[in-house]
This record gives sequence, structure tokens and C-alpha cells, in this order.
Amino acid sequence: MIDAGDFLDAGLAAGVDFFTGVPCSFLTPLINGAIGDERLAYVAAASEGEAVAIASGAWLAGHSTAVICQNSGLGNAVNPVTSLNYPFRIPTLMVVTWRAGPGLKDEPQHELMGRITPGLLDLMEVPHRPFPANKDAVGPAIAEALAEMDKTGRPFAFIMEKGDVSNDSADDMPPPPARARGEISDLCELDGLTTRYATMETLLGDISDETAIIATTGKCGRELFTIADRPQHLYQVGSMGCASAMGLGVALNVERPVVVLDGDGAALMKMGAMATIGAYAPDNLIHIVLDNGTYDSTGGQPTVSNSVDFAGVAADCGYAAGIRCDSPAGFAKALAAAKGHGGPSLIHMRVLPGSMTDLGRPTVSPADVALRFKDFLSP
Ligand SMILES: Cc1ncc(C[n+]2csc(CCOP(=O)(O)OP(=O)(O)O)c2C)c(N)n1
Repeated sequence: MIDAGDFLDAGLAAGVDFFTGVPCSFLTPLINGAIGDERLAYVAAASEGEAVAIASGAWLAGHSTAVICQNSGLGNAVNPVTSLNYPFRIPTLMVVTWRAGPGLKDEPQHELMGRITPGLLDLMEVPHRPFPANKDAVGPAIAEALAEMDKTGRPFAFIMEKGDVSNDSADDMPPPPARARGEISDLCELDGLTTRYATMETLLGDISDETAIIATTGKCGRELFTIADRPQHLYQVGSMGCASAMGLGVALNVERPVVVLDGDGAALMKMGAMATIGAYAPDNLIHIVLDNGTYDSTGGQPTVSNSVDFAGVAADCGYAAGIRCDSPAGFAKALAAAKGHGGPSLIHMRVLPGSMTDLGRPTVSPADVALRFKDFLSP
């Protein structure tokens, strides 16, 4: 058994200074220690998949990161670990607890995941070791993990069993300050919609070259690539729903403006991220939901966005502004308004389904896209 501080100190000494995750009772001392430790950043994610994406954003912005979660949450993280960390070669140190671990009588809901936890990590090609058992083992264990991640560019996990960390929980765990409800504006003209493509062209014409842009999976990223391929673009080819969480991880760690281009289907898939963004409230983040009412990239099946007021949800979550629009002029006004708010803004832009003809696909590999984006963020 070690103290939480032994792990956090050794991690910090090796540069691991950005933590995110979702709690597990086995993790209490470590997670409470991380929340209360002013030397490092801790972001309370709404889901483990979101935590993986937030950590990926923080890594792109120059941090060495850790994701801490229960093995149940490993299930929630499978998609981004396999379709974000793997192709983009984005490492993160994972601490995964082992409910229903060896010899442990546990609750029925943990039984199967307990049996498959190491095997699931193996299947995801995430190397793993037992959580270090004594103080002297912590430094070498973290050094091994970081060296492996340097070599592979991929995550590494410690599996933590019950009682691996002593119960010296911190008293001081301040939540992010409560945010007032954001301002909602309606710039809709109800006079026919434009395309996602034309909206992105307006965006590129209106923002500075200093702006980082993260585009959601599917045709959105492909259109952005086709319009212009630049180092400040990250085409999130997989990890559907994770663009806004990655945008949060970036925006919290850079001064420059960050724009997230989301789809309605993707935003719905990980809507919890809006609560996290509203709570941590980086004022350099503009979250744009390009709502075509469909899963356009997979054949135009309808989403349920017709009855969703994304601007209202964002305002209720603590974004400074939620702006509705549905025309090129309205979008340009929304963008100007979003830039002027002291907090994150969400622009809910209704667009036509369908995409441009001659639609390309990123020809730069995801790993190269990540490297040049990282260089762009921290030249
Ligand atoms: C986790 C996951 N589920 C499903 C898919 C398949 N998929 C790729 S793009 C897409 C549609 C995305 O819809 P939306 O966010 O509304 O964007 P649009 O395609 O309309 O631009 C789907 C379902 C996926 N890549 N990942």
C-alpha cells in the first residue's frame, strides 16, 4: 500500500500534471488527493470516454496527462481509446481500478468486467501493470510507463486493487464555481437553410489564423479538410462525440481561441460534455453545433435534434452564451457575438443535410495531424 501523495508526487516529478476522470470508491484517496492538490489540474468529467478526450486535448496543448477511473468506466472509454488515442498516437497514463478483482467478492454488476479487465486492456493494446505496491516502486513504475508511452505514443494503464492506496483523503475539494445561466439569443431568420460547407467557409473567413479548430467525425472533418488543410485543424476521424471534450482539454491549456465543429448526432452522443464545459468555462472556446437533423455521414438517418434546443442546454450548463441561427448572415453575427462573451459560447446553426461534391478525406495521417496541431498550439 502507498499514500496517494507518493503517487501524485512521483507523477508530478515526472511531469504528469493534468488529471481527469470519474471516481471509484477504490480510488478515493488518489482522486481526492488529485482534486485537492493545487500543483496539478483536475477536471471532473461526466464520463470516462469524455475524460479520455479531455486528456487528449490537454496532451495536444503540451501536458502529460492521467485518466483515473473504475474498470466499469473502461467500458465507456473503449471507443476513444481505440479510435482517438490509437490512430492519433496520443498517450495518457490510466489508473483503472479492479472491482471484482482476484479473490475479491464483489457486487454482481462488477463480476464480468472484473474477470475481463486485464484482457480488455490487452485487446485494446494498452500495456498494463499492477498499481505500484510500495513507495519505492512508484518512481520506477511511472518511469517505465512514461518510457513506454514515449516509445508507442499510446496509453499505459496501472490496475489498482482495493486497498492499494491508503485512505488519507484531502479535506479540501472545492467544486468549480457555480455558473449563472448563460444568455440566449435567437438570430434565426426562418428563411431557408444553407449548407454545412458554406457555413464552414464563412467561419474560416471570419476567424484569425491563431484559432485552433477541432472537427467532429464524419463528413464535417472531411469538408473542412477539403476546404483547407492547415496545421491548426484537427479532423477527429473517430471518437464520435468527443470533439467538444477534446476542445475543452485544449482550451483550458492555451490562450488562443479554440473552435469545436460538432454535429447534432455527435453532440447528442456525449451531451454530458456540455455540463463539463459549462462548469470549467474556458472563455476561449466556441462550440458550434452544425445541426442538419441527420446522421448525414452514415446515410442521412434522422437524429432527434428537432426537439433539442442546444443553445438552451448550453446556457443552462453555464456557457456564457447560447446562440441560435440558421442563415449565413445570422451565423456571422453569432460568431461576432460569441467572440465577445466572457466564457464559452455555443452556436446552434441549423443547416441543410448533404455535403459538398468532390468531398475529400484527410490524406495526412491522424498521427501527423496530431503532431502538427500540437506544434501549432505550442510553437
Ligand atoms: C461511436 C460511434 N458510433 C457510430 C459511428 C458511425 N458514425 C460516423 S459519423 C456518424 C454520423 C454523425 O452524425 P452527426 O454528428 O450528426 O454529423 P453529420 O454526419 O450529420 O455531419 C456516425 C453515426 C462512429 N464513427 N462512432
